[in-house]
Amino acid sequence: MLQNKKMWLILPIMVITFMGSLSTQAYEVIEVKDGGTLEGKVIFKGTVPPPKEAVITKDKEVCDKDGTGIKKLPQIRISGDSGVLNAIVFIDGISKGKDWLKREGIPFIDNKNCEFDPYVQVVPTGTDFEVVNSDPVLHNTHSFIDKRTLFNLALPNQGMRIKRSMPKKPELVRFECDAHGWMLGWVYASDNPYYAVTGEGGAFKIENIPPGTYKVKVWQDYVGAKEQEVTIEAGKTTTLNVELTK
Ligand SMILES: [Cu+2]
Repeated sequence: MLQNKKMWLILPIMVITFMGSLSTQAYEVIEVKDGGTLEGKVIFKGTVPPPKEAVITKDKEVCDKDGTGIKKLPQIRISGDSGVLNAIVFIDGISKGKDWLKREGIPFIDNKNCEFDPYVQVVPTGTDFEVVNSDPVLHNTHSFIDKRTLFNLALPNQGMRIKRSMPKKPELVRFECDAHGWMLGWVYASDNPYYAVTGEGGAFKIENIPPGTYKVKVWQDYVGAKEQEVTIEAGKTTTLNVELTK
């Protein structure tokens, strides 16, 4: 396949708030003919901050398996040559396009080894969502949209699963544990299936996009959200390399 690779350097990136999606109507699944691909890398330019450190004061047999007494929490996770792991890349406000990826079972977040697993994930708006406890200690999973509680669940027993719903409109949901202050996780409820979470080297790829001009947002919890306009052409690959700074 012929690929027209375009390099987009994000220079004057506008720092924006994460919310504020313009989409007001429900996403419509259509057959996408000759869609385009968006791919690239998210890179961090700057001094990588030291990990945050938390003293483990309880549940040490589960939460402190390496015996250091300290949980080290990277504020930004770097992979390869400045690549950013766990950044969310998504097209904001796209009203119609490809179908959602079919998943096995209900999406979930796991309390595992006194951390949230996965650290970052994207799920559909309004989906059922489970909170799981894989540890033999009490976790108290408290989820927020900004400062507002979405749900607050005590999970005293290993193997517990509690089902709740994700918000019906696009929101970033922060997960904390009221029993273990260091625990942190993120779930983005997306109203469309055009998203990716960056992997090794900060790489991402979003496929089968109807031709058009879109707003692409990139979010990482230490850096915040940034936005760039991108034009997708039929059957072609557009490369978007995003430089994050703090
Ligand atoms: Cu906990």
